[in-house]
Amino acid sequence: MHKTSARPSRPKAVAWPDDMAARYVARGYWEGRSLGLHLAEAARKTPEAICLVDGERRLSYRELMARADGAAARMSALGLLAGDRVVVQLPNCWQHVVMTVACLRLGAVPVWALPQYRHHELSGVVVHSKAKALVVPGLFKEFDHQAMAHEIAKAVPHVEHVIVAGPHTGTGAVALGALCEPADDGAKSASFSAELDAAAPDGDEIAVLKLSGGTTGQPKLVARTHNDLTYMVKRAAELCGFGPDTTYLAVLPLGHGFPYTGPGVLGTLLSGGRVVIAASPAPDAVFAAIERERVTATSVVPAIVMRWLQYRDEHPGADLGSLRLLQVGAARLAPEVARQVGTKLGCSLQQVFGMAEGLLCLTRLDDPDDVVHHTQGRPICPDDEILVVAEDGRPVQPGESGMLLARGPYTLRGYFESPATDARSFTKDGWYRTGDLVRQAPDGNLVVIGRDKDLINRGGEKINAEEIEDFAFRVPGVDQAAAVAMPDAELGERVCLFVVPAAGKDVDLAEIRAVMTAAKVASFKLPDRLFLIHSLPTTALGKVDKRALRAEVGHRLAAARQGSGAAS
Ligand code: J2J
Repeated sequence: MHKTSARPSRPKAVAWPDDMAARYVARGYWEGRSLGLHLAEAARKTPEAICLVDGERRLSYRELMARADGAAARMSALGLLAGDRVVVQLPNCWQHVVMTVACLRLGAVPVWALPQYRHHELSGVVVHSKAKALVVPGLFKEFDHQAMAHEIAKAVPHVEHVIVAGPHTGTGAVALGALCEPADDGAKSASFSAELDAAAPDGDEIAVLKLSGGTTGQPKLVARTHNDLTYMVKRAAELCGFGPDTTYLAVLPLGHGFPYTGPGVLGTLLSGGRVVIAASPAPDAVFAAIERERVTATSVVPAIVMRWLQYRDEHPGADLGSLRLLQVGAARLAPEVARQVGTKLGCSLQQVFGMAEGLLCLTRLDDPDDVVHHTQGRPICPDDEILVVAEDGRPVQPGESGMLLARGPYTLRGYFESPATDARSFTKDGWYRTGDLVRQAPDGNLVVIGRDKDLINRGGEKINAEEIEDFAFRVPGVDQAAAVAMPDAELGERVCLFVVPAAGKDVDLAEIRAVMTAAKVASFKLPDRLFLIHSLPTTALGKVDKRALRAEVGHRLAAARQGSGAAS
């Protein structure tokens, strides 16, 4: 497939004000170099060290860079150049890392998308990012990603290439396996690598596009610059004690920022350590991998750590003695669970409160248990600015709860090409409204109490409530609909939908799920529970009162438990 199109100029992230940018440079946060150069430099220090393990496959730093630069050369031969967006929808595999490093070397912009995305989400990401290429698995979990990618490419004129992993690359697609081969001509590849070094993007260009939590058919994209992302990853790696002796297990989906950049895969590679890829968080396989590869650090969401703790109780066999650090974040971790990590898994716990938009908070390795068990840590940079404000926008008294605003050297100043969203998401002074409800302890640590944004956090996967409601309205007989979080012992939250049926009509959960499935929506968004209600409660301002609905969920679940037959 090759379509021709006029080359747009390289996109830019919304810039920081000059005085702030100057300060970030002066303080050494922004180094003015591309993440690809930093990675190449780290790789050159220990070329023979193994840096990437995926099952039987073990890549040295030399091989990783040879493959990444080989892929960069072939992408460039395909017409993919610096600034072009490449949507990467791969499951956890070594090629994910090779493609990301290849893009970073070339200055092309990887857009990390989750394998669970279906046509609805993925086409939104492709369209909004104006991607020229789409990298997908062939078949994954019995779903034909290749067919979906071609369907999207056919409908979206700027997509020029579909790149497919696995053995069954069809006609019109580029085989990822061949793309990721090391360059076959040594002399030519050395000169191409030198060319990549020389043509590396500037620090203020876009390194990656991350998806804001709660991606809908109209996604919000976060442009992270080489300067800001490199700083965040390096600083997080420093605070996590990463170095050449680090073996990091990438077990969360690589489409998420947390396992890639918090400090994750990129932090490990910049530190001269080794990344081990896990395809699934299933505890038997993960514990075996920890034992086999002498894993020292990993990061998970609370739902996974709960599974691991339970499994450990039942199967105490595996030797987890190498594991030093378990990062837990992306959703609320209950203190009762936090307390068990040290004794049952024999490692330190670190709570991580992060967001695609930037701000990263960590508890520190030497924090007392009380801080590690009960708080979500504090910002990683001395120049991170945070403000906790009341509804009127004024700062609350110290220690009181309020909405968290953030600014700093790696927190975005605006979404990618979305001025209308920016008007809502930022204050006039450039503070990002995180939508998180927090309290700040006197020692600076933040406690996440809840959120103001209309999202449901299903085991770390964010789901936009309004999007679910829009689908519900497509079901005949639905008069009004409101989606809210329903507490869940395993995932923390699940999606609960309240529906006011039209007079004389009945609506059931299966119909709603069927409409969403027919609309090709990712299945983790499907509501788990439906409650019919006579009318939706409203606030004094006439908006649907979601707080009251969440309380109503509690009542109904309690009633259901007592067997009094609440509708479901
Ligand atoms: C409660 N809520 C949390 C926590 C995030 C590192 C770690 C996580 C993310 C991430 C990330 C939380 N307790 N410890 O990008 O680099 C909720 C908040 C936040 C939203 C961001 C990273 N940690 N959250 O989770 O963009 O509501 O990023 O605003 O997916 O997750 O979601 P996301």
